[in-house]
Parts: sequence; C-alpha cells; structure tokens
Amino acid sequence: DTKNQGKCPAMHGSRTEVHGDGTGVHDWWPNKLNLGILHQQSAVSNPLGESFDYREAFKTIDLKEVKQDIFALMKESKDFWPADYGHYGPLFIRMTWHDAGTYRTSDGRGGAGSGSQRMAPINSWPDNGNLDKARRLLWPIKQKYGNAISWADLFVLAGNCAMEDMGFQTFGFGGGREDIWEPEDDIYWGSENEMLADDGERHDENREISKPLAASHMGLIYVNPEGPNGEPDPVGASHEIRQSFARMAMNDYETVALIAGGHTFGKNHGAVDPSYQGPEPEGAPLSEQGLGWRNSYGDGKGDNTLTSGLDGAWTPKPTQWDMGYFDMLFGYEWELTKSPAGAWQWEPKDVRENDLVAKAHDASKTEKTVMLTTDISMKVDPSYREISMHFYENPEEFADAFARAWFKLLHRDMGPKSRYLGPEVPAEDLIWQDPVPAVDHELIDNENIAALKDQILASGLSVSELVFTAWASASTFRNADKRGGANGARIRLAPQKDWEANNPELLDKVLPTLESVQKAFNESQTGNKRVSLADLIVLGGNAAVEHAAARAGEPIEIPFHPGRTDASDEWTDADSFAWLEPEADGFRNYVKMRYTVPPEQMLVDRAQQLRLSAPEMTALVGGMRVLDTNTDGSGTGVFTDRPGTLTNDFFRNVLDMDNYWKPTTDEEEFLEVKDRTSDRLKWVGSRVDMIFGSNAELRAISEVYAQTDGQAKFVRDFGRAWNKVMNLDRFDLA
Ligand code: HEB
Repeated sequence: DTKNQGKCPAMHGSRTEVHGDGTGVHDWWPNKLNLGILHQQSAVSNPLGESFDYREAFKTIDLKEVKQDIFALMKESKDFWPADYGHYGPLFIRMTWHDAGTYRTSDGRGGAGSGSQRMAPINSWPDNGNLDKARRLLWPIKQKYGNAISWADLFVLAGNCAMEDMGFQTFGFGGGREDIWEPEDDIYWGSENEMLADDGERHDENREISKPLAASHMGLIYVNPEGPNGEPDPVGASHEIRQSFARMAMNDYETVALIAGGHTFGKNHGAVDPSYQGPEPEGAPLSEQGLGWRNSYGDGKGDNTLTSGLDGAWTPKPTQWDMGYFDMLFGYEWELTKSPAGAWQWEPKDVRENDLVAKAHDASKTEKTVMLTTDISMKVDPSYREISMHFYENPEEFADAFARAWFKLLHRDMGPKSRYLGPEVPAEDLIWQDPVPAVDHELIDNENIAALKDQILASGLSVSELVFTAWASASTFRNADKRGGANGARIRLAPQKDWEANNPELLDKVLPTLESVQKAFNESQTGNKRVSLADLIVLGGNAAVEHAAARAGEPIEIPFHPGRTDASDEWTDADSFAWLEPEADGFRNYVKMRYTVPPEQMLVDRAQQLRLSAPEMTALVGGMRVLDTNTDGSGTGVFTDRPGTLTNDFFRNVLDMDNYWKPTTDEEEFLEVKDRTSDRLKWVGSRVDMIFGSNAELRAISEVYAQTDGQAKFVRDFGRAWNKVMNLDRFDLA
C-alpha cells in the first residue's frame, strides 16, 4: 500500500532533525554568534528537576556495596559482549581513561566530570570504539542505585574498581560528578569534518597542535597508536605523546606512569579486517538501540572483536597488576609487524614460552604479546626511557606514581577538593587541586561588614578601581574545570598579579590599600576575628557596586558571605595557573592581541565559563562599562556622562537612533558613534560593545534594559549577576 507513503505529513511542522529538515538560522548564517551555549543543560532538559541535589543523593549510598557489585559484575561474562580473559576490568579502565582523557588544560573543558561519554560526539568517536559495550554492561548497577550515583561517577568508579580487583592499590575516589542530559555544545573539538582526518588546520609545520585542542586528530582522545600519521615512528610518536599529555596536565613522569600502568592491563582488538565494521552509535540504525560498531565478521565479538585494529595483549598476565609491561619492554628487542587487521605494531624477538599470553577467549591457546609504536616510545625517547628504567627498577615508586597520576587524571576537572564526596577521598592535599587554607578564624559579622565597606569607600579608591579588582579576582573562574575564582586571593600572587588583563599598575595601587584596611581591622580585634584579603577584595567590589547603584537612585544590597582565605605561593602551581590567563575579557573590554576569533565570540566563551545566561552577560557588560572598568582605562564603550554611576546609559546609547556608526577599520574592530545631525563624535565602541546593537538576540535584551522601565530592573539584574560571579567558587555555600 503506497497510498500512505511519501509526502511530509502536515503535522510535521517543526525542525526535529539537527540538519536536513529544512534550512535553519545557522545554515543560513553560519558565523552568527552562538548564544545557545549559554543556555545548554537547562532545567528543561534535566529529568531530575531543579530541586534534585546530587550531593545529598550520593551520601545515601554505601560506596562499599556499590563497589562489591561492580567487582562481581566485572567477572560475570555476558553473551552480548563476552569478557576477555573472563574479566571486564581492562575494558572498564579504557572507558574511564577515555572519559577523563578528553580534559585539556587550556580551557579546562572535557574530562570525566559530566558523563559526556554517553553523548555525541564523544560516544561515537572512533577512538571510543566498543566503549558503548562497557557502558551498557554497567547498566544493572546504574539501574539498581538510580539517582544516587550518576553515570559520570560510575564511569570513574568502574575504572578504579577494575584496577583494585586486579590487584592494584588506587589512591582514592571522590564522587560528586553530575550528569549532563544533552551534548555539550560549547566544546570546540576541531574544525575537521571527517573523523581522524589528516590534517587541516590542527597542526602547524612543527606538528604543534592548535589551542585549545589536545588530541592529535579529530575523534581521538590523544594520539595515533601506530605513530604520527600512521607511520610506525616511535621517536616522532614521543613528540606527539608529550604534547597531548602536557595539554592533559601530565608531565613526562606522569605520562610514563599512566601509559605503562594502563597497558599492564588488557589487550588490543584487531582480529578482522576493518571493512566488517558498522556505523558508530550516533549513525547506527534503530535496531542497534544505541550501540554501534557492529562487526559482521563471524559473531563479531570474543575472538572476532575489532576495536582499534591493533591486536594482542601487552603482558603475559593482562588481568593482573604486575611489572609485566616493563619486563616485556626491556626484556626483548621489538620488531615491527602488522596486526591481522593490518595495523602497524611490534612483537618481541625470540620470545620465551613463559612470556606468551593465553588467548582472551581460549585459555588453551597462547600467542605473542605486543607493543604499540607509542609504547616503544617509552623506551626510545631519552626522557621517557630514563623514567621507564627508573620505574622498572623501583616497582613501588612506579605503583605510587601510577596511582597518583591516575587519581589526578580522574579528578583534575572537579575543582577544589571540597567538591569531592565519599569515604575514599584521600586526606592528602595535592597542589593541582589549587588548595586554599582552611578558615582558622572567626568570620566577620554584619556589623563588621558594614563598617569595612565604609572604610574601603573612604580609603580613596574609586568605584571603578574596586569593581575592576574584584572582577579581576573572581572572574578567573572557569566552570569547565571549576578552577580559579576569588578564593585564595591569588590575584596578589604570580602569575595573576602580572597579567596584562589585570592592569598590574592598578593592582599595585588597590591591593596595598585594601591590605592596610585589612591590617587595621585585624589588629583592632581582641578575639580571633579576622578578615582575609580574598574576602575584602570581593567586599570592596560589592561596596562599590552598591555605592554606584545608590548614586543612580536605585539602592541595592549585595549579600556578602565571608569565608574565603588567602593562599600562598608555596601552594600555588604558577605554571598551571598560567592557563587561566584571559586572552580576552569582554567585560573589561580587553583583548591581548588580535585573534582570528572575534572578541564578541570570546566574550560568549568567557560568559559560558562564568555560567552566565545571555541576560546576565548583557547586564554585566552594560554595568561594567558605565562603571568605567576597562583594563586599559580607556573610554571605549563607556557610553555615559556619569561614569561610576550604575545607570542604563550604555544600553540607551547603544540603541540611540540619533547616532550613526562608522567602522575605523575594515574588520570593524571599533565603531565611531557619531551624532546624525551634527556629525559630532560621541563615543567609540569595540566589537564587544556594538554587538549589543547588532545581534538580534542581544539587542532584544538590551532593549529591555534601555526602556524607561528598564533602569530599576537593570540595577537589580546587574547586582544579582555580579553576586553570582563573586561566589562562583564558593561551593561551600551551595
Ligand atoms: Fe591504551 C587499550 C592506545 C594510553 C589503558 N590503548 C588500548 C588500545 C589502543 C591503545 C590502541 C586498544 C584498544 C582496543 O581494544 O583495540 N593507549 C593507547 C595510546 C595511548 C594509550 C596511543 C597513549 C600513548 N591506555 C593509555 C593510558 C591508559 C590506557 C594512559 C590508562 C592509564 N589502553 C588501556 C587499557 C586498554 C587499552 C586498560 C585495554 C582495553 C581492553 O582490554 O579492552
């Protein structure tokens, strides 16, 4: 019956496919600013609802019991995906590692913190082949414990359990990762439109990867196991490994520990020709039910498994923690060979009988172990070799180094240790956690707060200086890995105090003045009451905003929560803080240099890291401008005759049709704002300023603030957004 087939039914009036169902705004104008990244993961997409509190839910589980269940499950082979050697441990470790290994230092995005391996594109990256099976195997555990354990935590916990069950002592586990419910649209994974493509703009002529990327190819977590561009060149591979792992926050010592430790377990899967492999999960037919990579050779599993195309185990005992990796690596010469699927790999020369490994699904047969080109790098690169030899001779240090690096890998994007939950959080503080001292004093009360605000405002510092400094301190926060923020007052330490964006000269004036207010207060106390500089910086900003609001005739009070403490140089990893340096900060009309990405896009990127909505971002930019807080002190975008007063002047003047706008350069870096009748130059606006008049969505929001009924709302919204930014790192308040 063909009568009912064919044409699109009338009810199909919405664009329910990402592409293909008609032409959307982003197809017509691909360069349009994507404000959508500010509104992802909203309550609307989350089935648990806004009142759900994962931290509370997690506290209700007995972690020991969950782990016992995982230990048992790992050794119950399931017919839909039989376990190699009867143990899913190695598969789970690879799942965990690939989950965490997407983390990158430059913008803090990626990592195991959100359960993003369930979502596209990561669930379908070629490098994550057959990890869909690993996640599916864990479903009974997830189903049993429900909302009390997130997928994100379960993915991490499973890797730890796997190692422990195979005889390795891990360094610990912290829970607290909340799941996402839609793909993370904010993350830039590269511009290639083909997986594993070789190789558009990603590498420069020295094979340096363009920032913020960390992986050598689209669809990989890190580097090609066969070597650079598939050439079996272990020396060239070392360069790629070093680069990718450094961007994952790992040095050579940690890198060797991770690779050698990881490849102590499990095997490669490349038993059959890649032509038998079906589409990845996102591209697979309905009947696959969310799985992908169906392999049509034989039963497509067990001994016929095809994952990476490389094949074989690294050690004779792949489900046991031991020194097998280095025993093999240093115990033999390695010869280049090819896997059954045709990939370059290495095999030991003249291997002894007892260094063979049992076949994964037939213990009565044995085969040779293997090394990947990237494993041979651990022996041929001079630095890696020295560390490898050292580990080979010092097994206990190797185990400790691996445990610590693995712990860091899995927790690097969780932010301060106060966010870790559960009985297995290690007591030791680690420098990469950016620790701040515990509060060891009585906190200031409301009376002190009021008095301190008066003292700060009487200190001679201007509204603009106070707001600038508080913003500089708090706005280093990045939601992606929960680093930065005002706590610790690291703005007075290297490298932050020297960042161009922070106007070091201005800080040299503001910080000593605040310190003298702090000193006078603390010395006046008879008891143990103290105020930290970190608190005082924020308090100064709040006082200035309140003052500016009152001046505008709209008094507000910004709630203040003392409890920040001051960190020391000793507990500050300056190198790793360097990654937090703003290359642009549209809120302070700052760009370090001209980039190919226009400043308004960098503003949205910053706003996303600060967890701001488009209205919050808009209110903050408009307010910061009239408070005169540009990094360079310029009047760009300061569209007001009353700087330092919290008016809606910025919006009224951006939208004022008595003006016309003239670019100063072809790229429209700045616009001159001129009077239509007199031609008088009134202001100069940056791209970041003028986008609020040009972009339809931002203009719509700006109108709300520019209306006659907009002033009061603007001041309130600014105050709320300001307060949000000041407290982004106060996980203790939540
Ligand atoms: Fe790995 C597996 C590569 C690092 C852990 N590795 C694997 C494979 C490959 C690789 C190709 C195979 C897959 C299949 O299945 O077929 N890796 C690699 C590279 C690197 C690495 C290239 C860099 C250099 N790993 C690593 C680390 C870790 C690992 C770091 C941890 C820690 N792996 C692993 C495991 C496994 C693997 C456990 C096994 C899995 C199974 O058994 O399933």
